[in-house]
Amino acid sequence: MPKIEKVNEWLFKMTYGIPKNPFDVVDVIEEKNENTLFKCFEMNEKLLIESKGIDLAEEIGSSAKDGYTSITFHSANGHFFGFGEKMGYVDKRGREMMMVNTDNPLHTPDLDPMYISIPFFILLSPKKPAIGFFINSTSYSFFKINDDTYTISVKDEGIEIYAIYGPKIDDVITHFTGMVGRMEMPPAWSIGYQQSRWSYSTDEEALDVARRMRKDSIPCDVLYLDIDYMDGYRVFTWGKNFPDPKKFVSEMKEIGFKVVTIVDPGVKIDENYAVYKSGKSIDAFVKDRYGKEFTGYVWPGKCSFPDFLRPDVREWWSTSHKVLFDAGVEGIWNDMNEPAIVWTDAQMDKVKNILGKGEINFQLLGEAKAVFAQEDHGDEIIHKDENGERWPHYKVRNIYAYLEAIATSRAFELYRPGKRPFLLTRAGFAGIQKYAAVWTGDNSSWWEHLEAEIAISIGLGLSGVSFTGTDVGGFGGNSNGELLARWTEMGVFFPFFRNHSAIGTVHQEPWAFGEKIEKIIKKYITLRYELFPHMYTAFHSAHENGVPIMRPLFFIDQDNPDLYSINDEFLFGDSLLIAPITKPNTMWRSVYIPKGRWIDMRNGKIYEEDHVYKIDAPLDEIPIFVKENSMIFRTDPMNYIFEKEKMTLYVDVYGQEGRGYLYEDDGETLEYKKGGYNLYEFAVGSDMKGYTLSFKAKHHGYAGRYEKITMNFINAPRKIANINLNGKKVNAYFDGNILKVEFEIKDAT
Ligand code: MIG
Repeated sequence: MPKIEKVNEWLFKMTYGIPKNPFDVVDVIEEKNENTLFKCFEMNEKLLIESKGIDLAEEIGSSAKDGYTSITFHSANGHFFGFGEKMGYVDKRGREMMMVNTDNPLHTPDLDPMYISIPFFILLSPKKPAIGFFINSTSYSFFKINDDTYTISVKDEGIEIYAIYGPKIDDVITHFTGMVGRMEMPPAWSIGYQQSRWSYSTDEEALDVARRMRKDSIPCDVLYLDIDYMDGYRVFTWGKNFPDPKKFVSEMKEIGFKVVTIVDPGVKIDENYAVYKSGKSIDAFVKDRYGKEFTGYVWPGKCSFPDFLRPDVREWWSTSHKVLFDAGVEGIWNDMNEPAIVWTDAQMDKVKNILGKGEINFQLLGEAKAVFAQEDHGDEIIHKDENGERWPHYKVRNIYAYLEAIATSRAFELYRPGKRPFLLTRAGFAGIQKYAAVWTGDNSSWWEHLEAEIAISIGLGLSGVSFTGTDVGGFGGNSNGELLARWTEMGVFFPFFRNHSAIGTVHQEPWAFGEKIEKIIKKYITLRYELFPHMYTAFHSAHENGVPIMRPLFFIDQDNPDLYSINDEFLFGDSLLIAPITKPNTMWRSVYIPKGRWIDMRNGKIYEEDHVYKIDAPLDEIPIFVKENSMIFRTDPMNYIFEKEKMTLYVDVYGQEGRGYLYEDDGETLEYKKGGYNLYEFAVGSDMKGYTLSFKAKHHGYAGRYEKITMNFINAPRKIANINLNGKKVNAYFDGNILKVEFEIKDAT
């Protein structure tokens, strides 16, 4: 029988056996929860959680044997959401999943596991409180979700599970992210559009892409350098195709581009290579069972792998970034950090035998890829912590990238003090959002993947990772114009928005498929920039309360089970519903409209709740709906974020009343943590005679970029005559169907 402890009003801890982690990802347990009704959350000896007599999570058996510990729960009619990064639909009922960070580049529907492990999920049932489960184990974990029971196992001598009470899904996520951490405000430019390719491999090639963006007026903030910028894939070096990295980065900066460089964890074994030598001098690398340096083949050839579990190794890794930051690089991209180790010597010998070839090259590796699946080396690699205690890799693997991210965030502190870091990572663990944005790895240029990315990103968001996105256009395989257009239209509404593609595939920059497609892509990237004020505010909410930016429809009504199975529509923040086209040659789709009334952003048409509509969507349009009585904040198009010192603000009011908040800060420094931000509140009320507007600065601590404000009332009745702003009459006029009111930021009270 597990031991159950009440931690506070909303949290229970259940322990069985003796769990042991090499590193604790739980920071703080926040006390506050205004919503919790403790009386709903009771337990007795047998039940873990009994909510008003409904057995959402009744423990029915536990075992600890052969190094694995399991607990089985009973749950009638539960639905399961979260589990971090997983293929498949949002509801994980009926699934078997495991958490072992793995680079598995072909994302078939049954693929499991993936790059990121987050042993957290939310149990949901109509009319019942949502309950979150966080399995506090850095070791491998396993989940088997049957119809009436579910089993959680970890590869450890014990298990520790936190049960987090809602009752709302948002509360569960807020509490969970309170424990493992929330994202910091990212640099504003990282919310812009980003262009990548494996690889832009010379400085001229990279500059050409950036210049073309400007020439064609396609907004873009970031250009990525994939592995070919390095000298023979040696991490923390610049290769001969980037003879003057400082000059290159500053030329990019001049046209408003930031440069982000990839960093892989494998360090080439090369006695003449400074990074390897300095690593070696502090004994930085992981060992095998016999105490010898563990080696494996990745891009640079034979490599050793840093033991990020040790703080001194992390510090060495941080300082190794100097060569990148000295050149002016503004962001770091951590790849292969599961870690992905393509071959060990032993495997290599087998491959050689099978293929009968002597020399090892990447073509050989490619051919041989089909022979072996990538291994996790869970028992083979040994880590050591700061106290000299040894840990098997299987207890460290899932946090390997997380620990690397800690080291990288320290590098930002060292070399870009006072500035916000930007780190993009492929692998991670619960809480990775504290340090990094994530992308979903090597998808393919398939329509099926365009759609699949919705559920993957939603799952990540429900698991606390807000800043997520996908390789727009698809990574593997050849993209095409229609697919790229549709994917870009959808990508606008993913928190992280980057186009990336693999070596050997056709190019998929916005102009790659001709003028007609380029025009569509440009229209939507531009929309992303117009929506910047709105999106930035949504990022701020995620930073404050951990609630995801991209959400499943059941956030509107968690008691409506019909919404649990919608996998091809999603919400951006709390007022936008996005219904992307996910199939080729398709110019319409059916859209389910959840609770409330929703207004088509394209034409102001109003749709009623709990109906399915046939919605047109020609190739240059994606259906976007705005929740009635909400406000959407926009600005003028720009080539890159904060191109201009001052910005105009448009506040689109959908409905006759409502309230909206706008957040702004300098987008660059850490001043926002000390009050250096503005928070505005806009409120609209209406009566027979007209509108009453109120505009307040709830917080004013930053000079601000917004100046002039135009409020647009979508579908305003013609008879509106009187409009008051903060008690004074203001001028208003109709422009077509839209009633416009103009005022200024300084009019805030
Ligand atoms: O083995 O750096 O997911 O985005 O372009 C492939 C080359 C290694 C995998 C990443 C992908 C990146 C690629 N990398």
